[in-house]
Amino acid sequence: MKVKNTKTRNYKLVEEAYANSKSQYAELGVDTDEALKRLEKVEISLHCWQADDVRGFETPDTALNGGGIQATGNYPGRARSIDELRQDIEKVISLLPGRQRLNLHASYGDFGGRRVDRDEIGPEHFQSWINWAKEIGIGLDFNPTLFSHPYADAGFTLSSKDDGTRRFWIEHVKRTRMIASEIGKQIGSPCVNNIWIPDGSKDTPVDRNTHRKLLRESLDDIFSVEYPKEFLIDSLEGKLFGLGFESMTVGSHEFYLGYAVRNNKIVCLDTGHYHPTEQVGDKISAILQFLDGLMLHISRGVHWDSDHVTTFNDEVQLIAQEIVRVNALERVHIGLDYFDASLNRIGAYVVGARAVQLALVNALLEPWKKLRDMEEQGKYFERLALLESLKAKPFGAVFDYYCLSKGVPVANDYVEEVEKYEATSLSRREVIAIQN
Ligand code: RNT
Ligand code: ZN
Repeated sequence: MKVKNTKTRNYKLVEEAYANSKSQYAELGVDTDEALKRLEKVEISLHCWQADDVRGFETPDTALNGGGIQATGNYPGRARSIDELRQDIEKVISLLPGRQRLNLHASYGDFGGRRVDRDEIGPEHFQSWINWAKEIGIGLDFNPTLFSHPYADAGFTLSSKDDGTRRFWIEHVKRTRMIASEIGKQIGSPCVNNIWIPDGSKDTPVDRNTHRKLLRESLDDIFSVEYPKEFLIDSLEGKLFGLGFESMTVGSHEFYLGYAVRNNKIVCLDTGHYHPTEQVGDKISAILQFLDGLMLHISRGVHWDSDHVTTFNDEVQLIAQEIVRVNALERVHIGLDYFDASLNRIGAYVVGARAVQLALVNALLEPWKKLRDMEEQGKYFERLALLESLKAKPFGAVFDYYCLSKGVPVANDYVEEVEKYEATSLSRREVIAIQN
């Protein structure tokens, strides 16, 4: 159920602004209704881990530890149970226009308070998630969890030189593929199982090669089992560096891109995982020449942190434009990935997801053929001038209208809803915890 606008907003103004925008875009040969129809089909995969600071629901309860990723901040209201997390995600979805999925990590299974180690998980631990997802009508994506575990403490998992450690993680990832395939089958929408491992070293290693060879062999073993593509999509996420892993990451971008090309997998591009001057948007048309698809973890890197809340910045805009320009909305799986524990977590989801949607609206409203014609005729000044003028076009008004037509709060009217949820639900979590 979507939440209706509660604020005293003048809806007539929103409609009038849309009518005016429609005419402005029509002048450029762009049909705003058509753009919104295309936007409607785009799903955003919401990462479950923003709601609880990447802790998961294993027993015993562990905080995010190791892996070179960190959730900082102590804002109240973290989801402490599966029920709370589902409630939070339902709230988020109620405040977003369009379609969403949930991106689950293996550590978020429904383990019923029992200790189930990572090499013991099975589809039964995710059945209640599948049932819930079907009930609310969303798809699910999945991820093995190769951090916050004693066998990850030494800094190497699938690329560990220790046979036992490596075998443990291979078994874990194999199980996640089986689970993801079952999810895809039951829900009727392919489940992307995204493999990210933290493996790397703080200081300059002298034997990068053996770790990479071991990772390649582990992946070969993991992928030796075949699943139908309509149920499971295997994705590999590389990274430049992590906290405490500054000098070498075994699963680098080149490593996975090479692996994916050779083995017909897809890669996941996390926007926080590259050199700051690299543009992830530029990689889309390059990679799609060779791979069937792509997964995106849209995040916002800030200095050394790769996981700030996504906003409508240049990077996100270029990504959206490139997806639309190469007509790849169906081949690109869009997900979010950040964990900020210093602010209202529900609000963080809504801000990030809407930033991506706004970028997509803007991209769908681009008079691309006009721009391309200019480019082909060498009219670079004209192209630049049009691109600049597009930045001031009323795509915000188009997005507002989209929200209105989908029955969700317009612009930042959702803040009121998030604050209400905080007062009645999130802040109660702390009170109840203190009473206990
Ligand atoms: C870490 C990767 C990875 C994680 C999640 C929790 O740098 O981005 O995607 O954020 O698996
Ligand atoms: Zn990521």
